[in-house]
Amino acid sequence: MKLRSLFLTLMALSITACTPAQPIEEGLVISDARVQAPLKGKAITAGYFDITNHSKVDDAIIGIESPISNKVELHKSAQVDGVMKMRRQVSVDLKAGETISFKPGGYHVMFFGVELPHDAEDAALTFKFKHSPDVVIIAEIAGAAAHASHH
Ligand SMILES: [Cu+2]
Repeated sequence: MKLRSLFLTLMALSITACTPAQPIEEGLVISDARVQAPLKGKAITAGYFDITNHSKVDDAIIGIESPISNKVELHKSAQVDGVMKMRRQVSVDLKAGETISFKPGGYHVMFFGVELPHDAEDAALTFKFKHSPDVVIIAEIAGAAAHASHH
């Protein structure tokens, strides 16, 4: 009987030890980040990503910095009287548990004065938040596309 209970205890311990830890998403997680390659001769482009606030605190994106641009702005596109317009956003609220997709036709990032080697494949983006510490991610440079239609 004693031996059996020792065996069960060991079994339980080894199961605990062998169970892989579940990856725990914490803080502000940014995924699918990409920056459109600027059109030929243009120094302006847009960037997109998904962001989820896994923290328990309401937060806000207050800015983005990148070595490829001397001026990065948060923008939001919206239909105004049937015409697509975009407005600069000083910050974008991100409530606890919320996910926001920055995508064409909605929230997006605008990069001005872009300096990018033509064969660049990615660019670092540093996200600044109201509460959380900075998050640095690498965004893929996506092939030249019709960003011009958004202006
Ligand atoms: Cu814009």
